[in-house]
Amino acid sequence: MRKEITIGAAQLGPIARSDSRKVVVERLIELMRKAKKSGCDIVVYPELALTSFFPRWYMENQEDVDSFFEHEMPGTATKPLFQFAVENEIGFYLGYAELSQESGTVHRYNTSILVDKNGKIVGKFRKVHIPGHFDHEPSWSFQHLEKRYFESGNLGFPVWESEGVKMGMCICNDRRWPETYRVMGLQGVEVVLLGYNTPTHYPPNESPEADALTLFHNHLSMQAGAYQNSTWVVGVAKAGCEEGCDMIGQSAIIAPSGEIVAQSVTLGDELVAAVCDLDLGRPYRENHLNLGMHREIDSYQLITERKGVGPPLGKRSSG
Ligand code: CDV
Repeated sequence: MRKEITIGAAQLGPIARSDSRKVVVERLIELMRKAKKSGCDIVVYPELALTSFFPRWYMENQEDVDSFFEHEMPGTATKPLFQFAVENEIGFYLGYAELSQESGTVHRYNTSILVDKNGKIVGKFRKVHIPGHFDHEPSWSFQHLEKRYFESGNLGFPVWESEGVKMGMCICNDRRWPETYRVMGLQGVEVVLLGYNTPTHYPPNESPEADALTLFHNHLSMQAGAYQNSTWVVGVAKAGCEEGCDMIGQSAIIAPSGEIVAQSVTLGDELVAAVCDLDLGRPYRENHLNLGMHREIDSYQLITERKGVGPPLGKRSSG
């Protein structure tokens, strides 16, 4: 028997800064209701799905920043989502800002969780590739202060087996890095779930050429990751004009062949679903993309050592 999972990509339209968690969770539940009607086993929400994309604002007061973070999961506002999931036997991926206490120290991460049909959190991922900048840039039309508000994730890129399916997670900018998919590919991942908030124009990058390719690069990175690692990839946007900032949509469900099998067509709340046949990865995984058989790890190391190739040091903070 072929192994299948039906996945819903629950794209969200804009969330206003003044919107309460309660209002947003009602929208998430409405999308979950649609996903259930479409026969979905799991529904995927965007990055930071509970609030407006707050790194676009410079905030001096830490209390203001922390008002966008969840101190517990589930908390009072998110419990109804978990309840609805249990009652309807549907799993979900949820992105949110996580405030955690580790050995008496406060940490802030850009996080996603994988919740199974029993409402149990079976996986947690913390965004590794934190984009943007640390310092306030008053001349820009909006900020992208993720480097100021989040630490880089400390959980790696694990793969969890849930409902008999090997699932992995990443968040937004992680999708542009080949290592993200490869680390999960080496663990035999079958489905990668991810949410994103991608502005159509990134202020410091004065490049109309790059802006024009924003949609292309979104799909290019996810399709390449899917094909090169023989895995399904489900990428879900927070889309539309949010607090004056235009963000891309085009949420997509991508097969291990690299083909897009379902894609959103609006910039608002929209559910697209697809039956994902997990055996579709097998011809690639077992033949010319067999990672165990054909990767030449020694050669990669030799080449980088000989040429002294290494990443340039990026500016992380003004400190
Ligand atoms: N939220 C993100 O990680 N956004 C980045 C932008 C800043 C380029 C992205 O990779 O889409």
